[in-house]
Amino acid sequence: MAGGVVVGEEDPEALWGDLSWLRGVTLEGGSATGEEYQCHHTVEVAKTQVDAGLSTSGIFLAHRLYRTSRFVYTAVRRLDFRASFFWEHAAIFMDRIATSESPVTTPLELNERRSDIRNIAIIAHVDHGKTTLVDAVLRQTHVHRKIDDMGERIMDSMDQERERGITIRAKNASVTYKGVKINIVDTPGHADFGGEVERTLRMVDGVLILIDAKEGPMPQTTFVLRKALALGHKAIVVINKIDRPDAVIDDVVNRTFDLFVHLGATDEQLDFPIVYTAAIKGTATLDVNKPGTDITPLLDTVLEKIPAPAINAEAPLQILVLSLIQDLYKGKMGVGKIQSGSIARRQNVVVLGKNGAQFPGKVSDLAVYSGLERTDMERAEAGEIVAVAGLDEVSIGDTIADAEHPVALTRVTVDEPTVQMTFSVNNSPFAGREGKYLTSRHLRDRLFKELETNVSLRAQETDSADKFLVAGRGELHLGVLIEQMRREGYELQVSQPEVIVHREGDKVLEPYEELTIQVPETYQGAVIEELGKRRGELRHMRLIHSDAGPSEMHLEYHIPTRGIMGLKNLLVTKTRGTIIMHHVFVAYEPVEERELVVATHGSLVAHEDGTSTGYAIFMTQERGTMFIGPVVEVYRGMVVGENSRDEDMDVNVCKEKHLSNMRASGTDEALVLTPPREMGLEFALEYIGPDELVEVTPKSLRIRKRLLNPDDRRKARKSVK
Ligand SMILES: Nc1nc2c(ncn2[C@@H]2O[C@H](COP(=O)(O)OP(=O)(O)OP(=O)(O)O)[C@@H](O)[C@H]2O)c(=O)[nH]1
Ligand SMILES: [Mg+2]
Repeated sequence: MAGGVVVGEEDPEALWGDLSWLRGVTLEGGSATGEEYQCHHTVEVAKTQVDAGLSTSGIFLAHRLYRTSRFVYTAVRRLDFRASFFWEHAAIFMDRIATSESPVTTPLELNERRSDIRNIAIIAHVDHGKTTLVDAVLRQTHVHRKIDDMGERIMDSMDQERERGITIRAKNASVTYKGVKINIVDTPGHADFGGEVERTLRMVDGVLILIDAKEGPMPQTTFVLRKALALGHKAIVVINKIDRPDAVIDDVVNRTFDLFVHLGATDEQLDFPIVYTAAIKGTATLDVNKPGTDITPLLDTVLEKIPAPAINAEAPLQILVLSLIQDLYKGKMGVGKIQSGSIARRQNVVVLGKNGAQFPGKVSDLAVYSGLERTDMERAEAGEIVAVAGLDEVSIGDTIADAEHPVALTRVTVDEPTVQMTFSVNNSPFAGREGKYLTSRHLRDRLFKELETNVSLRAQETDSADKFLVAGRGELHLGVLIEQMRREGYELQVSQPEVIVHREGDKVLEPYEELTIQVPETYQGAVIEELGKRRGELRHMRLIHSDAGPSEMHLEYHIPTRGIMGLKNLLVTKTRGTIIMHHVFVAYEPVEERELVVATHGSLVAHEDGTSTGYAIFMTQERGTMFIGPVVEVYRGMVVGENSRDEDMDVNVCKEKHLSNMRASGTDEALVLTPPREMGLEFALEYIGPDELVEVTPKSLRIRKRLLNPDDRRKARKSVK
C-alpha cells in the first residue's frame, strides 16, 4: 500500500469526539481498499494490542476503529489506513474517556459474600422478552404447583400490564436452583418506566441484559445498561428470540460488544458471558450452534458469574428501601436488600428519611420472596431481599437501620420528570354522572398517595384548588396513572402534556431524546419530512434488506421531546400503521431559536347539547373524521371530530331529518356512516391542543374545548390576535 495520511491543524482533543475532522484528511495515493479488508485490518491491529496486555484499550480501539473504518470507507472510500495515526489520537481520546465517563463503583466495605443467594435484575429494551424469560425460569424450577396453568407472562399481573402487553412495575420473584436461592426482579422495558429500573439496580448484585436476536441493542438497552455498568454490576448478555427466522445473531453480538465499549465498561465487565435463549420455548444454550433443551444453562451461568451478595453480617442493620408495596393484611411494606446485619420480627429499628429525619419504629412483619409469593419470616440475614411492615413513615430511598447505631445508606436519585400536565376536577356538563370520586379533595389525596410508590412522579398544588400540576417521565407514564384512576372510579380532566423546561442562568434548556424508527422504505420520505419540521436531527440511517418482505429503513434521530409529542398518531397514519418507533430521554439541551413546526389541528365542535343523530353525523362526516357515532349524548363545546382543515368548526350533530324532506326527495337511500375513530386515552392525549381538555370518567373519554361557549372562544381568539 502506498501513500499516507496528512492531517490538518485540528485540536487533537477534538479528533475522536467528533469525526468531522476526517473531512480535513487529504489522501495521497493509496490503493482502493475494501471495507472488509479495513475491518479485518483494524481488528487484527487491536488483537495485537490485546496480546500486548492493553486489553481495554485494545478492545475499545478495535471497536472504535471498526466503526471509523466503516465511516472512512463511506466518507472517502480510498483511505490508506495508517494505524499508527489512529493509535496516537485514540490514546488521547481514551484518557479523556477515562476521566469523564469511567464507571462509578462504590468502594466495598462489605467484607464477606453470602454464597447461598444470588440477586439479579432482568433489564432490556421493551418487548425483548424479559417477562417471558422469567416464565421460563419459573417453569423450569417448578415454583408453583399450578405453574403450567398460569398462562403467559405470569409476572405481568396488573390489569393494565396484561391489556397493554407491557410491564409497568418492577416485580420480585425467587427460585431455588442447585440449593441456591435466586432473587429475580423483572423490570419494565418502556422508557417511561426507567425510574423503576434504576431503583431495582440498587437492589441486586448483577444483571441479565436481554437483547432481541433480530433488533439488537435499542435505545432503552443503552439506557439501562449504562446505569447497570455505572453501579459496577456484572452483566450476563442474553441474546433472546434466537428462534426467530430473521435473527442476525452474530451482528447482534458485535453490536452489543460495541455498546459495552461505548459505555466505558471495565475490563471485567467487558468479559461478559453470552447465553442464547428462546425464552418462549424455555430453552437456553451457551453454544449457538447447539440448540438448547431447557433453561438450565442460563441458571448455571447465573450461579457461576453473578457475584454472591457482598455483606457485612456482623455490622448493624442497614436496608436501603427501593420499593414499597401495599399488603392487604400487613399494610405498607418497604422492600430492599439487607446490606448488613440482620432483621427480626418485633425488632426495634429506625427509619432514616430525607434531610436527616429519623423515625423510630418496630418491625411488625417480615417477609422474603419465595416463588411468586412472599413468605413470612421471623428473621432474615444480610444478602437477602426482604419486605418489612410496621414502619408507617418509610418511603423510597430511606434506610431501615439499627436503632442503636443508625447509619444511612446513600439515597437513590432518579431522573427528573420531563413532561407535565394539569389534572383538574371534572367541570363538564356531564360531571358526576359516572364516577365515585369527584372532588378536588379526592383528587388531591389520590395523587399524593401515588407519589409514595411512583418515584419519578411529581405532583403539586396550583393557585387554583381544583387543579394540580402532575409531572412524569412521559406520556405513557402519566397515561397509565390516569387510566388507573378512572378504573378506581375517579372523574377528572387533563390538559395537553407539555415538556418541562429548565433554566440555567439566562439559558433555557429543554429535554431531548433519542428516537429510533423502523419503517418500510417506501414511507421513509414522509417520515423524514415530518421529523425535519420537528427539528429532528438525523444521526444514523441504515437500510435493511430482507428476503421475507420489503426493505426496511432504520433511522436514528436526536430530537427535542416537544417534537415527539403528537408524533406517533401522525406517523402511524402516514405510514399506514407500519412504523415502529421508540424514544428515550437523553439530556437537557439549550432551546434552539429555530421554530419547531408541529402540525396543528382543527376540531369539529358540538354546537348544542343533545343526542347525536345518524342523519346529522352523515351530514358532518365529510368535514373530517368523526370521534362519535349516532345516539351519543353530547354537550355544547364537546369535540366530536377532527376537521380536515386546521381551524375549529362548530357543527350540529343532533339535527333530525325533516320528515317532509324525506317525502319530497322521494329517494330515501340508506345513510352510509363511516365508523368513528376509536378514541383511546393515548390518542386523546396526543390529539388535544392547548385550548382543549380530555374529560376522563370510569366509562367515557371525551374531548372538550376549555371554553364551552362559542362566544367565549371567539372573544379569546380575538384577544390573542
Ligand atoms: N419468537 C420469540 N418470541 C418471544 C421470545 N421471548 C418473548 N417473545 C415474545 O416477545 C413479546 C414480548 O415479550 P415480553 O416477555 O412481554 O417482553 P418484555 O421484555 O417483558 O416487555 P416489557 O416488559 O414491556 O419491556 C411477546 O409477544 C413474547 O411472546 C422468544 O424467545 N422467541
Ligand atoms: Mg415485561
